[in-house]
Amino acid sequence: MKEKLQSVLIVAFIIVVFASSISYVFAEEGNQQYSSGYYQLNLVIEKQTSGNNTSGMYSFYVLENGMLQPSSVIKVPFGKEIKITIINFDQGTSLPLASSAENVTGVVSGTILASSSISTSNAQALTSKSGQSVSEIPAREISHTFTTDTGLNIPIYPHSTEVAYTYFNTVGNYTWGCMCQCGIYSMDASGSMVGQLVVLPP
Ligand SMILES: [Cu+2]
Repeated sequence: MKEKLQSVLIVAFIIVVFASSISYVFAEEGNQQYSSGYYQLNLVIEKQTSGNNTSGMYSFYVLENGMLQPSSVIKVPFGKEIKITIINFDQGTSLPLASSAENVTGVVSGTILASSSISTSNAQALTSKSGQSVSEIPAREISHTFTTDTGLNIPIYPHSTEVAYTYFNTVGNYTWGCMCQCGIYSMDASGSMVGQLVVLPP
């Protein structure tokens, strides 16, 4: 019992250290969401470490002002170029529910940039030279997807950084979700692998 408690404490300590190093790395992002001509949407796939569910399932978070925020409602502006950065800490793969999840759709130029290096600075600097240009990912190499019912589909490699550019050209309330069989709880849990997408009027 004592050993078990000890290992729980060690795991908790590692999580705290890990989480604080993440927020340190991300702290530089600050309030730059409108500064570069495009709107920056930073998504992080990370294990839940607080709140109601601490079972260790991976969830999407929105990185804002250096903090991981819930992804239950993701707000984006209408008609503006949006740079989506996805940082996926999950090393595992999970099969998509449909083969359409393999294809990159709804992004500028039809491709995303992907890298196995995980960091926000890498995500910001990711170019066609430092990253791989991707238009599809085979089902067995997909970890999660970021998919919306507005036609956007971004398959995500395990333990990767990806960058995509897109536009949302209709104001309204939509749904985003991961199209993978990545967990019976997370798949249906708002703020984990599914949520609302709100396209805000100009
Ligand atoms: Cu998923």
